This record gives sequence, C-alpha cells and structure tokens, in this order.
Amino acid sequence: MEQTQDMGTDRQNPSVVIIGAGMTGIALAIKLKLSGITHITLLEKADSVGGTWRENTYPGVACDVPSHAYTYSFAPNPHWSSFFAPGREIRAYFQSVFDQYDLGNLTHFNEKVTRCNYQQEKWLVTTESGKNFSADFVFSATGFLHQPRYPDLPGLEDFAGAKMHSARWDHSVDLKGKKIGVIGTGSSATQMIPELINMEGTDVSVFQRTAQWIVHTENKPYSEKQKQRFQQDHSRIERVKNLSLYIFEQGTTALTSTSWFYKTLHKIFAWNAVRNLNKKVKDSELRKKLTPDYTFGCKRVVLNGAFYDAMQQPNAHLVTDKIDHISMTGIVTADGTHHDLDIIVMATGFDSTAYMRPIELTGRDGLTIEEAWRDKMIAYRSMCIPGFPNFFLTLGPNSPVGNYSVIAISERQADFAISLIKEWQKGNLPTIEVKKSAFYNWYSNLKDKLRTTVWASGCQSWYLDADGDPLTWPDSWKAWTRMMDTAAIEDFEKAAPTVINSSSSPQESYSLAES
Ligand code: NA7
Repeated sequence: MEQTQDMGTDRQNPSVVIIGAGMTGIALAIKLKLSGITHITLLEKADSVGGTWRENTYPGVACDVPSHAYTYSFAPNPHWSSFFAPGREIRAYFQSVFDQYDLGNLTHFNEKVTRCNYQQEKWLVTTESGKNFSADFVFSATGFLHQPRYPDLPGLEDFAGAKMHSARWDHSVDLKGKKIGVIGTGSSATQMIPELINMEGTDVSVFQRTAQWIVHTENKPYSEKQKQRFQQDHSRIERVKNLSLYIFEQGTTALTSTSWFYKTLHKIFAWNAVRNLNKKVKDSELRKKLTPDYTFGCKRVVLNGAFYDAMQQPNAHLVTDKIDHISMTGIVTADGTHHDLDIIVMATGFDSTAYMRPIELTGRDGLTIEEAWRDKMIAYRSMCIPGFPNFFLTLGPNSPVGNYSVIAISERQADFAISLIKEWQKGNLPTIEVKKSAFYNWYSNLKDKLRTTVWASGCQSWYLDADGDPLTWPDSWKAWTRMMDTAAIEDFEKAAPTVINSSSSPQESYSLAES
C-alpha cells in the first residue's frame, strides 16, 4: 500500500526532499538546516551515504582534486592521510560529516526515487518501494557521473570470464595471477592500472582508444606531525586548500581565457605534460602511442603519477588497435589478434547527460523533463528549468568549472537556492520558477563562448552533449562565482506564469527556438 508522507506547508519551515545522500545531498541538508529549514527528507537509493565514493571501489580509486580542497568549507579535516585522498577515506569523511550533523534521522535509505510530479503547488515524490513524499521543494542531488556507460562491443555478453565496470567493482573476483584486460585510459583506468600491474602474477592489457594528456602528480602522505599541526591550527589547512584551489583556478582559466597570459599558461601546461611523457617513457614506440593528438584540456586532463611507469613493466601491454569484438576467452582487435583474458574491466566512463534521469520528472501542467529538454539540456544557472517550480537541479548542465573542486560548486549552488527560498519565505515570489526569457538569455550568453572553448576543439569526451556542445562552464571560476553571487530575483516569475499546456506540442510551448 502506498504511504504518503505529507509534510504540510509552512513558509517559515517548508518541506524539502533531497534526492541522493552523496556529497551534494549532504551539503544541501546541512546548509538548509543551518539556514533554519529543518523539514528535510533525504532519500537515498542505496543503504549508505557517499554517492560516487560508495560506488567506485576499484583498486587505486582516489580523488583527482587535493584532499583539503575536496572538503566542505564548514567541515575541515586535519586527518586526511595524503595530498590526494583515497576513495574509502573520502567516503568515511562524508559519513562522519553526515553523523556530525545528525542527518540520519532525516534520511530514508533504500528508497530509490522513480517519479517526481508537481501538482497543486506541491511535489509528489515516489520511490520504487511505493512510498510517496509530498514536499514544497525538491532538490535533485543525484550527481552527474553516476550512470555507468558500458561499451557497445559485439560479443561482450559471450565472454566467459569475469567482467565488470570500474564503478561496479566485483570484490569477489580474485585478481592474482590473472590476465586482465582494461578498456579505457581515463582517470579511473589510469588510477587502477598501476595497482593491477603491481598485483602478484597479473598480466595486464590496456585497450586505449585515445591517448590522454597526463599531468604528473605526486601523492605524498601527510605525516602524523603534519596532521597534528593541521589539527592545532586550522589556518594551515586553509593555506593548503587555498593554494590548491588557486592552482586549479589558474588551470581552469587557462582552458577558457583568450588572454595572452592564459593562452601562454595553457601552452606551458601542455609543454609540461609532453615533457613528463618524454622523461618517463623511454621506448619511442610506446611514447608515440601514448602521445595525444588533440589540444591539451579538450578531454578532462588526467592527473596521475604512476601510469607511465606502470605501462613500462614487463606484465603491461598497451593495445591501440581498435577492438573488433569480444570472444568467449578474450578481446579480438581489428588486426586479428586474439588477446587471451580471464577478466575484462570496462573503465569506460559514465553517461554524463543522465542528470536526474531515469527519474520521471513532471512539472507544471504535465510538462515532462524529456519534453522540456527535447531541443537541448539547459538549466538556468545550471539549476532551474521553466515549468518546474520549486525544483532545483544540482551539478546540472554547464556546472563543471574545468577541473575545479566540485564540492565548492555544490556548496555555492546550495547557497543560491537557499537565497531564493528566503525570497519565497518573505513572500516576494509565489513559487520559485525561472522566467523563460531569463532561461534563454542565460544560455544564449553562454552558447557562443561554449563553442570557442577547448572542449569543443575536436575531441570526444563526457564534457559534450549530443550536439557536440560542452556541458561545462565556458569561463573562469571567478566569473562563475560572480554569476552565482549576482542577485537573480528579477529572473523569476512574480505572478502565476502562463500555462504550459501539455496538449500543445512541447516544441510550441517550450522551445529553444524562442531564444
Ligand atoms: P572517462 O574519462 O569518460 O574515460 C573513459 C575511457 O574509456 C576513455 O579512455 C574512453 O576512450 C574509453 N572508452 C569508452 N568507450 C570505449 C569503447 N567502446 N572502446 C574503447 N574505449 C572506450 O571515464 P573515467 O571513469 O575514467 O573518468 C570519469 C571522471 O571521473 C573523470 O573525468 C574524473 O572527473 C572522475 P575515448 O577517450 O573516449 O576514446
């Protein structure tokens, strides 16, 4: 039987449903609580917190942003074990913050949201188990790299050995002494490959479709003394964090700015990556295969200090011939070679365009998200979509800011949404629904710039939508924060907006052509 949990309407303490108890969902719940909004329900599909850090448990998983910069601003952590923290430690950090802010009593685990429906000025959120939650506001905090992308390779189903996606690691598979094939050379693959190669008796074939730009990073552990100092004096943590973020900010600006200085910096970053490759990889044939043929930064730059060394071990093989098909016992490449394998690992990335889907999202007047996004996936300031009042998307289209720390982005988005909720509480907005004109203006200001960025310079990556337009922010971190900090109330409907009639075609009622 369906159970509806109607949390009532109280402008001073509205009811809020947050979907997902990962990094963003936890930040939202805390920031809402701190702002006095306590009527919160956190719905999590799995049995524990952590999002991507719960799901990615492959050997060597770590964050590619320095640990002190990948930390909530309100919960500094003097205990990080190393400059780049391993995945299990990051997950434990999120658990500890979740506990510290007592979010357990707001959270329903094992409740996978299947539907969100706006009716009579309320959202009805339905879970797979049949529960219904009624709320004034809904936040989608489902992350943007959460739906594994499996390669479409003939014969994959026939493979008789173990096979797994990097984000669905099967820890029951014994890797020792095995012939392992890794498909892909992105951030996940380059982290796991050195670990697999160092395991006893393994033989690892790496199937590379496109060579990566790799910036050398050292992952130094923090000594007990350093951790003690961090604990005694939090300004030390701030210094490490600010320096790390400054470097990432410069890197991001170098990918987007057309100024002479940043263009030169971009060249220096690229030169440095080439120098690293030349220094590390002695064999000219291997070096050639590992040399990218597209502009630095077009794909997400890989930060790694172990991959090149690992690929020169006798039990490592770099295969650059195209995969033709999978047999029962291995991978067959286009040159006809059969690569015998016991295990296939698909480090083939994620569907970065899934956002809140497969949740069925239906806004005002029956408008579905599929109709709203029929022409293009756009969200005003990456968060708000006309026809979807009181609904906030986090880490939506155009919110990755280069390689910058995504925690800082989530926190800023939470602040922006809360500032709008405050206006609604004061009665300045009937509902929080972005005007179509503001939505179109916002994207048209980005559109041209997006097409001139390095991400649109001719490579394939998870940064691009189906039209080949980047889903990133096409400017610097500073420009992004300026945009997010600018008051926006005039961009929202002050009176009940015109009906988005589901009987008229969505193209007519809601189309990019209006921009
Ligand atoms: P990525 O960065 O999307 O990398 C996926 C890799 O898999 C990449 O090398 C792809 O090659 C390769 N790939 C994908 N499909 C195939 C097929 N069919 N055949 C051969 N190779 C394939 O995912 P990650 O998990 O490594 O990283 C995702 C993000 O997580 C990362 O950017 C960080 O932000 C954290 P391609 O380059 O497309 O030719």
